[in-house]
This record gives sequence, structure tokens and C-alpha cells, in this order.
Amino acid sequence: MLSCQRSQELFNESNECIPGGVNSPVRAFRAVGGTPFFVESAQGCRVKDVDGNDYIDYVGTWGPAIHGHANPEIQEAISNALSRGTSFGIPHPGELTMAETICETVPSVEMVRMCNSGTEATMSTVRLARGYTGRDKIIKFDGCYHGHVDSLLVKAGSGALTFGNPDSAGIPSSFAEHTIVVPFNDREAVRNAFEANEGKVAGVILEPIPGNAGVFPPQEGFLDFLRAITREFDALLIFDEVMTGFRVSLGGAQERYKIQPDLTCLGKIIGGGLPVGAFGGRREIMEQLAPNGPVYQAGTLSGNPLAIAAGLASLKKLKDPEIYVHLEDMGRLLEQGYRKIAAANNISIQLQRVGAMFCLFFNSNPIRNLEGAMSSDRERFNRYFHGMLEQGIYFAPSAFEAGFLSTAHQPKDIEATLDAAKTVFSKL
Ligand code: KE4
Repeated sequence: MLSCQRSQELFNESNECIPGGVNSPVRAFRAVGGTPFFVESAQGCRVKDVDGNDYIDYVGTWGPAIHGHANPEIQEAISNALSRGTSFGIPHPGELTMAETICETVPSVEMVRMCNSGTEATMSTVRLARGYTGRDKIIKFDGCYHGHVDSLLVKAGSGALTFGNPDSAGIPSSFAEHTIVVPFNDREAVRNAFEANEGKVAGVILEPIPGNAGVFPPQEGFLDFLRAITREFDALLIFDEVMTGFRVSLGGAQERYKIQPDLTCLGKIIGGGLPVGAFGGRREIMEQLAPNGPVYQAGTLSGNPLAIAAGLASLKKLKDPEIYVHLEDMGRLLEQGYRKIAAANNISIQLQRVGAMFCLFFNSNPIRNLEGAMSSDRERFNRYFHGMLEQGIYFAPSAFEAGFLSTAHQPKDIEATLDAAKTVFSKL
């Protein structure tokens, strides 16, 4: 049994002055039960908690840590930037370098604006799409999570879904009425939504590979269909690549699936672990942004020099193609191992993976949308989660999240994870 006395003490005290004791709901372990551990330090693919327990980490601070924790080159980049100041609110050369890097790397992006979170990025692209098209309605997919944006917290995934509350309180119905929600991978539902709202849809926003209700990849041709139907109805196609950007390939899902969206949202990996977001796309759309155009968007810390330095160091390392070969190799090793263990224990699982993002559903059917994800065995997942934690393996504390591999995960770490899974599955 893991000792968690200090974490428990810190959690009890935190609950007195932080809602739920956490600064982001999914960290609270509410879905899986128990008390979250408090981290002391992190290094490579491992995190250590305040009670001295050590875990192989498959959350990776929810995606940014693609090079593992405390990566020396990223730390050195931050340290060098730190010596020149922490924030200017004045243009600095790093912002140009970051913009050029994103434009050179993400196929559809001709111009980009930095911000401070994925939520800001998606919020801004929705406003920009509405400002550019003069239309109000947005189509999204149930189970997709685009941050805590008022108009997008409708049938959302991630923490909203985890707590069985995909629609948040505090959002006026006048906001939500402009948001049309359809099932992912459902072409007929998308066409019906467009035909029922002819001339009113500003854009379709999606996670090209949904990772906030577990992971369910787009079915063959679905993204091509969305590209075509948005053009047919003069609406914009918005890829929320906050999670998939630089994760599933250097150019993100749009490079992997060879689709050119009109706008792209980014975050996580491009900040190297520091607060960041970005959004970009076609020049004629981006030029609508203040100060050039009528769509206002701003941010005190946008383009922060420390986040830019950490992000550039992270992206520079990703230019080595061997990185994605390694991530794929580790992902395949994990996936194949889990399938063998589940079969040996006669347990039905769907291990759904695209490159270095994956999830485990306890389900006998492939998962293609939120309805499928919700039909999975959550109680069994929760027993699995705690069993693995006891064995020193940390996965996301929710059946409706993704797992992430990093370049710091080596075969020995995957083997240790599979050994733990053998023990846990035998008791599930
Ligand atoms: P942030 O505002 O949390 O930086 O990004 C929001 C966001 C936008 N789009 C996608 C596809 C995302 O996955 C996210 C945030 N992801 C969650 C994990 N599922 C962040 C973890 C959390 O909320 O604490």
C-alpha cells in the first residue's frame, strides 16, 4: 500500500483555500476516487510524490512533456532567457522565431498569434471565424473538449465529461444556442446540421483526433468529408490541435491526414511546459485580427519570452525524425503488450492509439464517438487505475482522457508498465 500521508495532509489543507483542492478539476481524482498525490519533482518519464513514491508518468502534464520532465535543453533555454528578463510586453525576437517556426512546420498556417492557453486559442478562433464570415453558429462534436470557452462547453469532454457535466452552469442559453453539437464520425449528422442552418454556420471546430473522451481516431475519409462540406457551405474548418499538434507528427494531425484546415489551435507542446497557446491559419483570415482588422484579441503575457524559449527548445528537438520513430516504437510496444495481457485474462479492451497518444477502454467494441466511449466499463477502469498506481504507474485519473508517451519512455519503462499490467489485470 502506497504511503500518502503528506499528500493527504496537503490535499485537506488545499481544499480549504482552493476549490476542490485543485487548480484544474481533472486533477482531483473525483472520477477514479481517492486522493490525488502531490508531486515533489519530475525527471524524464517519472514523477516523485511528496511521500517519496515514484511513478512512470503517462500523463506528461497532459501533453506538453513530449521530451519528458526536466529536459536539460529546455531547462537551459529557460535559464538563458531568464537572465534577460521574465516578461516585456514589448515585441522581442523570439516571437518572430516562434511564428516562423510554426508557419514553416504546420502545413496550413500562414500567420499565427501567440496566446497563453489552449482555451484562449480556441476561443479566439471561434471569434475570428464569426468575425470573418459574419455568421454566428459553430458546429462542434460531442465529447470534444476545446478548453473552458463559454460557447464550447456544450457536451464537452475531459473534466466536463468526467464529472458527468458536459454542459457547465453559468453559460447563458443565448450562448449555447449558437453551438450545434453532433456525434463525431457521423457524416449524415454534419450534413443535416449544415442544411438546417444554411448560411448561418461560421465554422466547424474539432479535435482531428479526439483525445478528451478517451481517444477515438477519425474514420477513413471523415476529415476529407469535413473539408469538403465546409467549403460547400462557405464555413471555416478549425482544427483544435492543442493536443495533437507536434504530438502525432511534426506537422500535427493535419500533416498526418493531409488535410488543410482554415484555422488551427495550438498549445501544450509549443510551450515546453510553460503556459502557452497559439492560433493561426490562412493569411486573409488572420489579417482580420486587431490591430489590422476588426476582430479583437489580446494578452498581457502573449509571446512571453520564457514560454517562447522553452517552446522553441522543445520544437527544435522535434525536428529529429528519429523522435517520431521512437514514439511510434514505444506506442506499438505498449499496445501489443496490453493486447496480449488482456487476451490472456479474457478481458475485452480497446487500446486506441495514434502515435504517442492513446487510451484504454474496457469495452468489447471499437470506440468511434462519445456514445461508444460512455458504454465502456468505468468501474473496471477505476480499479485498473488504482491498481496501476499501486504498482508505480500513473495514468490520467479518468476513463475519458488520453495517455501520452515521451522520448524519455524507453523499452525498460514499457516493460515495467506491462509487468504491472499483468499483475493488475489478473485481479480485475
Ligand atoms: P488549456 O486551456 O487547458 O491550455 O487547453 C484547453 C484544451 C483545448 N483543446 C484541447 C484539444 C485540449 O485537450 C485542451 C486541454 N486538455 C486537457 C486534458 N484533456 C487539459 C487538462 C486540464 O484541463 O487540466
